[in-house]
Amino acid sequence: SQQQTEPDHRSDLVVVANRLPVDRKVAPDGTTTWKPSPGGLVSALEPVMQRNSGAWVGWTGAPGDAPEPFEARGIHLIPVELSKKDVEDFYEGMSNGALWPLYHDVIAQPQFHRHWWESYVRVNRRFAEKTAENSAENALVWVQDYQLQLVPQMLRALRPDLRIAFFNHIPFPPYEIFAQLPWRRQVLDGLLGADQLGFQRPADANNFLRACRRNGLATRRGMVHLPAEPRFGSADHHPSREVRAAAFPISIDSESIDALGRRPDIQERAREIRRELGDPKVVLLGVDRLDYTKGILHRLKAVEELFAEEVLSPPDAVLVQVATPSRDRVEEYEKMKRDVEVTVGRINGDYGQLGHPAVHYLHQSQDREELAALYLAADVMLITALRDGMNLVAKEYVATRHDEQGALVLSEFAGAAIELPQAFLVNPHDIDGVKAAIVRAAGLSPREATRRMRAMRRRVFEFDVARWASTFLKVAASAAAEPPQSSPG
Ligand code: ADQ
Repeated sequence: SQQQTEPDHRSDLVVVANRLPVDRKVAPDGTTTWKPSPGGLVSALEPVMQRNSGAWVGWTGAPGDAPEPFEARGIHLIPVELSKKDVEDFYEGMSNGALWPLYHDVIAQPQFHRHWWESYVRVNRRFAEKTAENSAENALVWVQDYQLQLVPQMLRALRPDLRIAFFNHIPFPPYEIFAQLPWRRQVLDGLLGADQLGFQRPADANNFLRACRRNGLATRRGMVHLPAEPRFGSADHHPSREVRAAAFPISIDSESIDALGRRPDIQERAREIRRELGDPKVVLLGVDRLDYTKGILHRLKAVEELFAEEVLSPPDAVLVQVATPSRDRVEEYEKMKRDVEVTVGRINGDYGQLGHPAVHYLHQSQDREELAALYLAADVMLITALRDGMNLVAKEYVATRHDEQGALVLSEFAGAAIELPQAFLVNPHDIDGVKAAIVRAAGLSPREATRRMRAMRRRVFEFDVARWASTFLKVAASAAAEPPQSSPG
């Protein structure tokens, strides 16, 4: 029953993620086509996926019937169907209304609804089944992120031959917070179906290991020991095994982003942006998904106070805030969007002039080229996340600045802070601290800017996303290849 597809369609390396790396294009005549959406994860995995006849299991982003599997850039894409109701309960509900706020330190109140959880279980099973059908014997399966935490265990039950790895892109919270989850044990068991678990920071891996200990499991040196189950000798005996948990900080395709920053047309666009802004002395920049974890309101408060105190004075200093529309059907996001709009409106009312707003607010997605031009045009990049798994914007800003100028104000609660200690690190809750950091960053001497930027660029080029993927896959393959425990306890 596990082998419904032709063996030659089954893949040796299978990535499982909530979203497929494609965007839907609807032609004027109504026909639908799927365009590959280039992201860091796909481009890092592309070469290894092509070598291993790789497959990617995920949702297209459109509710309703899933299209047949198709190829994109040498990767076999296997769509999983989500109904409108699944999108509401599994995705907007359990994933983004419960797990997302819980895992981000309860910045917003998580809601726990049993019908959300039931949908989460059903949809995770659907992903696991699709993956089981499309994986070759002994294939390596790499499950991504908090929407799919039950897939490792479900997949292991269907296909014990597979080697299973999981990477969590968001934080894993301290146990005191995780313990609020009514289904905490099920989530731990789900994850423990993997051979290798990856987290962004060592602290996330440690939080996970501690959660296991609090639930009665033994851990030792980054490994969780799962005793043989049920008793040795019974029919469905599972030998004991080890699950490894460690940090693998994700990164970006540094070279391709650096190349964008070196393109003459993008440099010209950066100069044009500054002209369009009225040739200010200081351009501050924020680029985020419009999400309460990103601390956009804290940032606006700090900037507003600097304007009020005339430490920075528009139109000599302006803030450009680009915020990608995100999850706008989730209540908390709608509320935050309104708060940002009110705050931006107030700041512009108080400190703007005709034709010269103090805050340029774009609630829009921008293409890669325009983002690169904005990064080049910015004197100070502001990242004030209240909690963030990594924050790739920080690394993208650094990779774009081949001129070794510009300054980065970076929240210590973003995973990226560990790798970029030469940034101006701030506690975003400490508004005076954020203000002081902005002032220092805006007044940085070119020499000091270069010293800091050079060190940060070195890090981002050495540890790019290709290195992240290959390191993780190597470790995952070796974790799974370990001989099974010979003498079960
Ligand atoms: P996100 O929360 O989405 O990712 P981030 O890591 O900053 O956060 O990635 C956002 C991406 O979207 C960046 O590549 C950025 O360039 C792009 N982006 C942001 N605003 C944009 C805009 N207006 N237009 C176009 N592009 C825009 C989650 C976790 C992070 C973790 C990543 C990867 O929350 O902590 O770093 O996954 O693991």
